[in-house]
Amino acid sequence: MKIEILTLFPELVEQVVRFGIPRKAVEAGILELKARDIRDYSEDRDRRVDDRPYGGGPGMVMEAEPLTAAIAAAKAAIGEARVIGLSPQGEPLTQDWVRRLALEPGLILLCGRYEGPDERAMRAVDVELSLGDFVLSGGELPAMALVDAIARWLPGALGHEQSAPNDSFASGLLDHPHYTRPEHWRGEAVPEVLLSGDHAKVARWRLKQALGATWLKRPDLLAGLELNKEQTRLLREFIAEAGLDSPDSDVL
Ligand code: 9D3
Repeated sequence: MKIEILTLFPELVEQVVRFGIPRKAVEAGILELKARDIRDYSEDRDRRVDDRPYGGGPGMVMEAEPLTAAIAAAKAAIGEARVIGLSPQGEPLTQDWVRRLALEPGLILLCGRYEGPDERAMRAVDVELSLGDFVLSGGELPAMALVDAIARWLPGALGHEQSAPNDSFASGLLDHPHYTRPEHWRGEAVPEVLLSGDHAKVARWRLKQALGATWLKRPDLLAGLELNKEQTRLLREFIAEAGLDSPDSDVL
């Protein structure tokens, strides 16, 4: 997969492939990342790419021409590719989006700064994605987050044959708790079942904990799932054992 990130901070976004799985993906030759400086497409002597908003008000607007020229250069470099604008106005980024985008041969990620692009440059953007309803200073961190999330889905990027489909969100549930040595720590023991060596029993316990955690912390996720008989039984057990009632018990 070839990814072009169009940004005013190329040195910032390049950092995403310096560590961890994105780095591995680049080393394995399955991910190629290029950070393209939008300023290189400025028509201005001093490389200016922003100007004052028509209609007045605070802040500056990114000019349409350098953005459009940078997108054209990216397409010339990697071929026809979807253009994704990282924007607070975007559709929420989900694991579904990540999985689908990871199948594309190339992507162009456009990072906004200031108040954002001139609306006329948005004609060149195929889809806008947001990380959520909070305010950042620009699209660079979201673009880096997206590259990281995509890298996990590229075949062969996850070192040990752990796989992205095993990630907790792939099941639609939160993760189960994890334990490592020592067996006893500050008066708290590791749950017996994890020491039992009974793999089926461990798997059932983990599913139950995942269902319980999702019920407690993200009832909205649970509401979107169709639990089978076994899952429903495990969740009922979890709730009974916890001696709790749901913030949203109508899911059962
Ligand atoms: C403070 C400026 N706001 C006007 C009231 C609008 C605004 C413009 C540009 C808010 C944020 C930004 C920069 N943010 C992004 O480019 C961005 C973002 C975000 O802020 N939150 C979550 N996801 C994303 S993706 C891109």
